[in-house]
Formats: sequence, C-alpha cells, structure tokens
Amino acid sequence: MQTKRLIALLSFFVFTNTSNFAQTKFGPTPTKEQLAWHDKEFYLFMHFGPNTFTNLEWGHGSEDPNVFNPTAIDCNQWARIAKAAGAKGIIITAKHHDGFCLWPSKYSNHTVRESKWMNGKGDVIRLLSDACKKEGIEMGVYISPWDRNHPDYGTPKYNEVYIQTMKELLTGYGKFFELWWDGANGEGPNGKKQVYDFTRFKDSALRYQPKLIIFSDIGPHARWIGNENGMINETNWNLLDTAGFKRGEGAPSNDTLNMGNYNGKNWIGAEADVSIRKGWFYHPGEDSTVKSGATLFDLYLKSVGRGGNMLLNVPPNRMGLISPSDSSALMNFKKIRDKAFDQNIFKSAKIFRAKNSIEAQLIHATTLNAIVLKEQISLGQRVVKFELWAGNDLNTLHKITKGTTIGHKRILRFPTQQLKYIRVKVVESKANPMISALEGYNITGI
Ligand code: FUL
Repeated sequence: MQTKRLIALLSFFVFTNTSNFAQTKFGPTPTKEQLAWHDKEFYLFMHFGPNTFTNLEWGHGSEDPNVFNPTAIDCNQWARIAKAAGAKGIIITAKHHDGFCLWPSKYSNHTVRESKWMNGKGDVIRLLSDACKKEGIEMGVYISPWDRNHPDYGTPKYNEVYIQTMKELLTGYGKFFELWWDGANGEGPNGKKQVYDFTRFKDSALRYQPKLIIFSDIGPHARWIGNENGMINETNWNLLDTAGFKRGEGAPSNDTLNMGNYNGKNWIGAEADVSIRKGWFYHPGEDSTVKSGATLFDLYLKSVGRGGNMLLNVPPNRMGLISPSDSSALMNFKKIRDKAFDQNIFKSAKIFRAKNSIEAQLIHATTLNAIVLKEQISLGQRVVKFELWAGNDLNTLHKITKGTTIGHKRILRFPTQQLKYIRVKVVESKANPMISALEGYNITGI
C-alpha cells in the first residue's frame, strides 16, 4: 500500500506544472475580444419601446410614436441596478421589429423624435450610454434587421438604410461591446421578403467598431443557444460550423446551437438569452411571473456553469424604470451567487497536476458539494469527458460524478460530503488537457 501511494504521489510531483506540456494551440481558438467576452459571463438585456406601452411583443410598426412616453425614465437607475447585480453590461433594443428607433435616427421617421416624450428631444441611447459610462459597465445594442415600419424594407435599398442606421449608433455613442442580431422574420408567406446583405452588415459594423462582438444564430463571434429558456447543453463546444447556414430559417438545428459542433471550424461561444419575466417587453399583467433569485441561480449554473454567457432580460416598465420586483429578484440572485462562491475551499489546498488529471489535497476532510473547473481556452477547447474521484484516503478514492466539456467554466454540483482528496481525471481529450483552475465549494441553502 505504502509503495503504491508513494508512486502515485511521485507521479503527481513530476507534473506539478502545466509548463511541462506543450503550450501550443489546438483547433479554433478565441480572439482577444472573444476571450474578454467570455470573462464577462453575465449581463443584462433590456427590451424597451412602443411595445412597453401597447402590451405587444411584436409591434406592427404602424403604432403612433406618441405611445412611447415613459413618465419618469431614469437610465442611471438601470445602470446602477445592473452594476449592483454584478452584471457587466446592458444590451438594449435600440430598434426592435417595429422599426421604432430609441434615438433620433436620420434614416427613419419612426423614432423618439416623432414622439411627445421630452418634446421629441429625447434620446434613450444617449441617456443609457452616459449612465453606463458613469457606472463603469459596458453597453451593447440590438438592432433588429427585420423592420415592420421602414418604407424601404423588402427592397435592396433597405440594406443601405440598415448600414447607415448601424453607423449612426456605432459611431455616435462611444464603444459598444456587443451588437445583437436576432433571427426573427415573421412577415409570413405574403409579406415583404428582405434579402439581407449580412456580409456587408458585418464588414461595416466591424469597420465602425473593430472590437465588437457580433451575436446571431451563427455568430460570427457569439451564437444563439437554440432556445430562449437560458439553458445550454451540459456538453457545450465553443465551436460551430457555419458554412452553408444562414441566420433565422436557414440556421443550424436548435440542438446543434445548444451544444455546438464537436469539430466545428469556428470559435463561436454560446450566449444564453432569457427573460426575468414571461415576455421580453414589460407587461403589467406579467408582474407575477418575475423569476426568483433561486431560479435565476439555477439558470446561471446552466449557462455560465456550462461554459457560456448569461444574457438576462430585465425590461423597464412604463415609467421607464426597472420595477421593484425585478430589482429585488436581481439582488437576491447576486446574494446567492456571492454566498455560493465566496469561499474556495481549495484555496489553501495543495494542487497537483499530472498529464491527465488535477488533484486538490486538503489538510482535513472538508464538507463540499461543488467544483468549478476552467480550461485555458486561449489554447483551444480540448476536454471531452472527465470524472471526479474523491475520498479521504488516496488509495481508495471513489468516483463521485462525471462531466463532459469544460470550456470557459464548468460548475458541477454533487451530493454534500466530507472530502480530503479530490481528483479530476480527464478520460477523453482532443489534445493535452489544459485545466487552468480547480476550485471547491460548499453551496448551502439553495
Ligand atoms: C427574438 C425576437 O423576435 C423577440 O421579440 C425577442 O427580441 C428575442 C430576444 O429575440 O428573435
């Protein structure tokens, strides 16, 4: 027994450092901007516009601009709440499908300028970008390609209008971290058919803001997860094949979007969008549907905890404020996250690395029920399958649980137990596993 133990220990000491392994990239890797985007993990989405006042989810584009009339708008409140909730930014519907622009666009007659709000002198995008800068959080814009108002929609001219519209936003308000393209087009069989020039859209957007992350069904930088419930598959490859696919109807299957492609040719991380309420826009009748902090935490585990980002929609109400029920759910969510990940039990543990494993050795057996793993994704995503072995004697470790991909972050929970030795064995990997973090937690009360 003693000899076996010695050999086991020695083999760990030989490989106590990843620098023993080749630091070469494997397969597609993220850009610098994508790496920074992965690290954001959690940010807010805000759907706001005429629908907020008309109780619709998809406005027709023929609404009287005067319906848009928030009585006490305070974008500082939005940004303050986002910051306090630990969100790294806010992405707003600058233009949703109804075509209404939350800024006074020169390229539309359906904007805040045509409304009575602030005597037509208001600009929500300006207010929000000032507020985000003040709070030190980032901002992104949702500019719906589908436009039910613009007279040029359905003709080649619209592509130019769309580019000019993007240009106004991307050059007039400072840096945005993300541009959001949804895939919806509900015109139906007899509706207008727009042939979008997405290649020009992408090239133009990146000319105006080269560091932008562009989100859509198929990226190019971040992808939809194939559902709006905020849940990513436990197996989540940041890789996607996009050749031959389109946004919207021609997109890869929802299952593929939910888990990526094992051998995908492009690095396109998963962003899980979900609303704190039933709908995307605020509706007074949905006040009772606000998700609790505990439900949001569960979604966090199923998005950020599965290597993706969480984009949580918190729609401002008719006053132009985040409702108290929504902000208190957000604060609870933050409290739960902070408590869960406050104490990394492995902080003072000895960490041993071998070629295909990483192990934490604690001084005493300690109660725990979760681990957090990270892969060094700058070198590519590699781990296919791993197992968690643990116990209180190195010779009799038992298998506690298992997982598949890791990527940016994997949070794995298991039944609460007292453990001294915790070993993550990579049982399948595309190349040398590059695990950059192993943390241990005891998550209680949730
Ligand atoms: C979809 C839109 O059709 C919904 O209205 C909402 O904006 C959602 C986030 O994206 O494509």
